[in-house]
Amino acid sequence: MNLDYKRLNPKDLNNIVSPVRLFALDVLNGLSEYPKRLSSKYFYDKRGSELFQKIMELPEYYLTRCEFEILQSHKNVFGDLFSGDSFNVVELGAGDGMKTSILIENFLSRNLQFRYIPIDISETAMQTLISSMSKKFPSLNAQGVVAEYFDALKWLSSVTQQRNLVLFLGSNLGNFSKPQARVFLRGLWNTLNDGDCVLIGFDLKKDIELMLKAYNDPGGITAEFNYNLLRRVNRELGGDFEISRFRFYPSYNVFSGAIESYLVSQIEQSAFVKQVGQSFTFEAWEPIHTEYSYKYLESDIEGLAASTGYKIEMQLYDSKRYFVDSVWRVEKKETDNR
Ligand code: AVI
Repeated sequence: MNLDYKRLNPKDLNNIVSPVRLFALDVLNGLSEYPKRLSSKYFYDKRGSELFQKIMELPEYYLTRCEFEILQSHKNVFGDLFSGDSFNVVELGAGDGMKTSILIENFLSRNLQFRYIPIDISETAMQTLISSMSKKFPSLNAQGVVAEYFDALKWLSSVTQQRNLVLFLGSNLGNFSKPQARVFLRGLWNTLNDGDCVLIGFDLKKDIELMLKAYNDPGGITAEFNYNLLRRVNRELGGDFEISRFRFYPSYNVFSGAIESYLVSQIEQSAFVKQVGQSFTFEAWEPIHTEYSYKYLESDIEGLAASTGYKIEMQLYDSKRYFVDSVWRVEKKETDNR
């Protein structure tokens, strides 16, 4: 058994900016812009990850159940992607590993030669994942990497020549704007080899009420998930945001296809953030944008794959066709400039 994780350090990464400094810089930039914004990547501290876990269990949040169903009913197809060659299962933003376990169980039961390589920026999330996977699958060969995705992928390509199946599940790509998604996918293409595969979860456009309910549950868990962003600024950067003065407001932009989430200041106020050394003022009803959750049409997915250098191998749907897990193959020509 080989189940461990590695934290890439500044020496591996040529990276000397600490996570807290980066957070402070992003808060300064985001709250100095008009309209104000805070990045959804900061949702996931310990409390935020617990809240997201609860969101995934909500009856209104259909996405997780749909993807679970897809992976259960199509689990046999993924192991055949590399016709018997050994491969890496590289998971970006591994979460609790519940969905991935379906694939791992299937690969192990078929005696396939593979190594599981989860990548996550959170060391706590990685420790929890590695400990639960080692209990569930004592014979699993795994090497977790605690780092930013592209740093980890670059490191990975320098230490292994195996084929890669990259998992980007759970509609995580939906949290990127359309240009960011293209940049991300092309960046991923750059780190991979011809013939490698990626499995991406896309939430499809559907009835607007149904989508909105998934982001505005009556119990207020999603609202708390958003408030936690301000609580995190208070905790980690010495902020004095008064949370009750903000109201959570999600809406659906039919034109862009995104659920857009906001925290709206209900009164004129200001908040001081010690580590940033600055106050931020809000007019009454001024919003802070917190998250995009993009929904896709089939044609959006086809266009995205074609414009970033991939061929769509399979489109796997749940029975309600709410969600699709899309399998793409990296296509590189001799002339491609890497
Ligand atoms: C992680 N991500 C795909 C979730 C989503 O659906 O955009 C995060 C989330 N935000 C509110 N509810 C869930």
